[in-house]
Order: sequence, then C-alpha cells, then structure tokens
Amino acid sequence: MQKDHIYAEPLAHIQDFRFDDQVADVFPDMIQRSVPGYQSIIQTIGQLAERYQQTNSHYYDLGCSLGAASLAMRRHISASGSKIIAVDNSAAMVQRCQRHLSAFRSEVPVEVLEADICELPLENAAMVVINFTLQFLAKPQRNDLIERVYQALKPGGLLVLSEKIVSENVQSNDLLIELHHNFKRANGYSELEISQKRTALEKVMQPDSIAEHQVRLQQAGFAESTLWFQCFNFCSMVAFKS
Ligand code: GEK
Repeated sequence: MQKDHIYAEPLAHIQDFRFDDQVADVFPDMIQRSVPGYQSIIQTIGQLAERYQQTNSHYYDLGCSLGAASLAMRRHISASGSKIIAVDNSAAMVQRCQRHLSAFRSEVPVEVLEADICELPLENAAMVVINFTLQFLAKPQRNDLIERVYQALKPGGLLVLSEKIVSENVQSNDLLIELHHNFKRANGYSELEISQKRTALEKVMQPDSIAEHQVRLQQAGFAESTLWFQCFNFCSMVAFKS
C-alpha cells in the first residue's frame, strides 16, 4: 500500500481536492488513516448485503473509488441474478477499481462505470451504498439522488449512507473535529498535512448534520432510517424501503 504524503510539504498554493491519479494511488492508505471506522463500515456493508440480498437485483456502489464496498458485497451475495454496479466519475479511480475487482474471482458480475452518479439511471435495486460520497455533491443534487435511490429500491431494499457530519451545536462540533484531528495525528499525519488537506477540502466537501440527512431521507420516502455507526464526526446510516 502506497503511503499518503500528498500534503506533507508546504504548498505555495493549495488547490481544491480532486480524485486524480496522485490521490487514487494512495487512496487505501489515505482513507484508512483519515476516516475512523472505515474498515468496520466496509465489513458491515458485506454483512448487510448478505442480509438484504434479493434474487435478480442490482447492488449499487455510488462513488465507488477503488471498489472496497463492491468487493465486500460481492463476497457475501449468493442470490441468483445478482449484479453489482460500481460507479465513479474519476477516471483514475475507475481504472484502478476495475483492476482491483478483476484480481479476485467471483460468480457475481460487477460492472464498473465511469459516470456522474447525479445522472446515472438507477433501477431494480436490492441495496444502494453511498459510502462517503454524498458529501461531495452540491446540496440540491443530494436531494435528487436520494429521491432517485428511493424510487430505484425494490420493496425490502436498503440504502447505506455513510458521511462526515457537522454538529449544529458549536461546542460539540469543535470537540468532534478536535477528536478527529487527534485520530489523524495518531495515524501519523502532521499538523501541516492536516491543515493543508482541510483547506483543500473546504469548498469541495460540505457535510450535512445528522438531522439534515434524516429530513432528506424522510422527504424522499424512507419512512424508517437509523444511525448504526458513529465515531467522532463520521457516521453511517441505513434507510429501509418498506
Ligand atoms: C469507499 N465509497 O472506499 N459521481 C460519481 N462519483 C463521484 C461523484 C459524482 N458526482 N462525486 C464524487 N465522486 C468509497 C469512498 S470517496 C470518499 C468514496 C472520500 C467520487 C469520487 O471520485 C471519489 O472516488 C468518491 O466519490 C468519494 O467506500 O474520499 O472521502
């Protein structure tokens, strides 16, 4: 695994964060050292796929990066007529994702698409995973995507939505950010790396609060949803289509 040193040296100009070749090359290291609970969330996505699989259905991984969630689902799906559709709009990610998935044999087909998830038609889904990707969409596009996910899910289907979150209370928000920065320090990131990455993400990633997610899910039609994981300012929710 290549180590992430992207923000280790002082940069004269910090560009907005992009999922380019440089990021894709170090992505497994970057996400594990930056997102608390990432590995547990991926493993749980596998378990959820096993529990919520249905015959002749699609399993979407929206904003798949290198396909970690697709791999986890693929390991646990046995229903006939299953197909995983992994989508990302970064060419660098899609190329590596395709290679990653082909390195393991499986009966379950996976289609890897380079596409914008805001424009991709969705249908016939037993499960949709949006693992730390909604936060990168413009706010109006978030509502539209969640509505289309609800429409695409079959009865009994499941949405898994993982996100970085903001807390509406200033004191709590500051504390969760500080704890997250401590997590990054403990994983070897320097003050400079933490602060330059924060600047790079400022405009491109604008997290919602848990309450905002809950309202959006409800408005889209999800009568029931629950938070199943939270560590500092990172969480994962599931929403059910009855
Ligand atoms: C994982 N889910 O390892 N359309 C398609 N892809 C997009 C779009 C869009 N409009 N916007 C952003 N992306 C993965 C981790 S990373 C999260 C997801 C992170 C893609 C983007 O190219 C990137 O690969 C991914 O969403 C977000 O479980 O890096 O914090």
